[in-house]
Amino acid sequence: MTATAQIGVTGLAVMGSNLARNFARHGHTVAVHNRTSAKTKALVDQHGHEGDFVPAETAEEFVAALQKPRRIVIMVKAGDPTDAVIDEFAQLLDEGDMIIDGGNAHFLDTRRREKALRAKGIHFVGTGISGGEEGALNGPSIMPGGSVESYKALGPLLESIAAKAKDGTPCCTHVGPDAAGHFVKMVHNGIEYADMQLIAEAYDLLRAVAGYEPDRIAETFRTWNTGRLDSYLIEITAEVLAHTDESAGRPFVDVVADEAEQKGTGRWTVQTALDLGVPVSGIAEAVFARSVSGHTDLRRAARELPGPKSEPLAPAEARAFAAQVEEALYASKVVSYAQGWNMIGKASEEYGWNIDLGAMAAIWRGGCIIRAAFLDRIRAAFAADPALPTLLADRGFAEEVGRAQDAWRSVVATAVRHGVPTPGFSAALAYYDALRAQRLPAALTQGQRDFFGAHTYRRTDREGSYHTLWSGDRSELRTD
Ligand code: NBP
Repeated sequence: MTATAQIGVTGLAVMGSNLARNFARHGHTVAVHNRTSAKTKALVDQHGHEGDFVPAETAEEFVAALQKPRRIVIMVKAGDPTDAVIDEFAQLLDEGDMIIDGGNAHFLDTRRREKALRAKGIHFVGTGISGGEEGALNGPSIMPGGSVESYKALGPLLESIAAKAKDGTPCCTHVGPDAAGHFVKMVHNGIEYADMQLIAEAYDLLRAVAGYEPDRIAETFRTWNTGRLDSYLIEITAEVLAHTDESAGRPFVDVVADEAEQKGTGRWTVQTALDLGVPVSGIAEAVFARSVSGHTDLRRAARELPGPKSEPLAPAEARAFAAQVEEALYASKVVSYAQGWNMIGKASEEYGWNIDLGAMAAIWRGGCIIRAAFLDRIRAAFAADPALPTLLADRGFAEEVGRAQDAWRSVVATAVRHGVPTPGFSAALAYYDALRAQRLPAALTQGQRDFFGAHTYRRTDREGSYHTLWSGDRSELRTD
């Protein structure tokens, strides 16, 4: 076989086949391969006319079809299948070749794989790809990690197929070395969980407190989508709410079982945040909220517990309340993005990735699930101050959230009074209040820790570490 292909894709399920078509449609010759070769044949039979595909039945044929340095994109199920495919191909490759894992791998697996392949002179590029099936075909947001050298050979190809932001910039950049790409993809998914939870809470409040029906709520979301909340998720929320189930003749949202599922990237984000010591309460509450929804046994057991007696608001009050919900949703969203960025910043320091925080907002402006007008503001905030400690310290965001806070507090209080669970709104507000507090009760926590465990404490009025002799005369010892 002559080496004519600029890139190869192995793993031709939904994501891989669409990605391969995207490369071909952009004028690249693409070698295609799948463990079960019927899928390779089906792809070429159905879409061969879209561009230049080189189908390969075996791994050897596939590798032989690729120009050097070879670029192989793996789009197989994350986990053991990825290791199996890497093992199969690594032995057929030469120094300088590249393996690009576009699956949703855990970033620690990517670190392990990158290290092992680096020892063989092969570049391993863990790459986050967001946008689902549609994005893979028409332009995803792409987050490649790996070496700077690999990006030189790979970047132009990836940028050619990536989504483009409104200003024409490709939604793809070199995130940082080894697993930086898969890490930011994981946090992207965590933020997506938080966004979805906040939107769900806004819906719940509009329904239970304002007394709106789904079509009216769809209309409200459509209006919000013309303002600062303009985003893909708000847009599709309006579509879902406006949909009527044909067979039941009722709103679609009323016939779907209220148990949210998850594939695991939100959970990974929270687990990793705990290890890094970064509070991502918005994402954590979103993961837990899905988990609570799925515990039908617990919910059944608790269904008869008493709640407050409350009536939906009168129409005029409901309109004012809906406007407050928009403020609460926006402010809570700013907090969850602030937490997500904080997490990326911390990991970047911890692993020495040197991630450009503003660039992450730039590449999420198109193609991915959390694409939103708002991301341009985040990009601008980091452009103005690359060392911004938190988005909440950016003047523009601080002013907006400050203006929203009365409405935000009122919405959370109303939710509590009506017995509507709003863990996302409440946790975001608690984080905001914790960050702005002059004094936190953590001083008391330190006192308790010192009392029962001699864990020591620091003082506000002098340097050093101290312990009080609680069971003795309560005198204080300096311990450092
Ligand atoms: P799947 O995750 O369903 O994986 C199916 C593919 O993996 C098939 O090509 C299958 O080959 C191959 N495969 C398996 Br399973 N075990 C294998 C093995 N031991 N050796 C070789 N190949 C093996 O596909 P997908 O939904 O297209 O997703 C691909 C990747 O992209 C995943 O990591 C996913 O998490 C990620 N991702 C998905 C989305 C999305 O919206 N679906 C979005 C972003 C990222 P076969 O045909 O021979 O069984």
